[in-house]
Amino acid sequence: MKAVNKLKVPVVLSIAGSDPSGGAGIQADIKVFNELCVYSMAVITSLTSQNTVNISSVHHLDKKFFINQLEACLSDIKPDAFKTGMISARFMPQVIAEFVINYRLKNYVLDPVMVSSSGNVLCDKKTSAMIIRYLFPHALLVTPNINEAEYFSGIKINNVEDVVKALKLIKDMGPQNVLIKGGHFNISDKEIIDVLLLKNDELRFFKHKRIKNLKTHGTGCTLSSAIVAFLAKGYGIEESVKKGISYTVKAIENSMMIGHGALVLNHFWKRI
Ligand code: PXL
Repeated sequence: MKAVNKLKVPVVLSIAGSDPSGGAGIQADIKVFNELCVYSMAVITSLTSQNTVNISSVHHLDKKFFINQLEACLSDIKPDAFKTGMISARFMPQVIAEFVINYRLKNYVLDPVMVSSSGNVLCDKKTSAMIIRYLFPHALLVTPNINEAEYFSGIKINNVEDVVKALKLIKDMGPQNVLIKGGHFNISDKEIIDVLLLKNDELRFFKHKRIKNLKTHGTGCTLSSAIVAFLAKGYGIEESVKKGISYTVKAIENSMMIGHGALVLNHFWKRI
């Protein structure tokens, strides 16, 4: 029987690391995709051993196996949108870029995962240089937090004007749109501001309430996945970012103490 996607369910792909404790990485991505009703594929870059307290080890998949996973998925199923999360082996950016070109993949959200919330380095400098070189030019959107934005732009960010400068510097590195997430940034104790620089150089500011003293795990993964899901459903970049932020803010507001470390986001807040 010929497979027919009668419901026209959007299809997405996440290329990211595994967090076996389920709060971040590809496990978080899949939870978001399910909640937002898109069919998801998951290609793993690295396996981590971690929980809500810390990361104890990381194992990268080898090149041949990594390529096999991408080939298996993409030779069969074309995603409407996709993301990359943790990429910590140096060969991976170039491999992913070749698949993006060969399979004409569109709607790419690049979450430049560099340091985990527990402080572990998930991507060294040489690998992040490869990400900039091979992947930034293909990205529809790059979503750095403040630390990552400082690293990519080379400037120190102290205020919203600096955020805007960093956005422009990062956009000049190739991506069409850039979103700097303000969660780690103390503009105000009451508010968080995320700033989006669009392809046409217009800015959009998304303000939301800061929830005090909350150490959460998996926020960046959740946001980039939500944006991917909305892009796959056909929303434009601005609307996808707006909807992605509001889904994530609700997941943070409803976050849960499941383990002994950071809180994990409640991805199913819509249903309880
Ligand atoms: O939240 C960043 C992140 C992404 N991917 C994996 C992670 C983490 C943080 O811990 O473990 C696999």
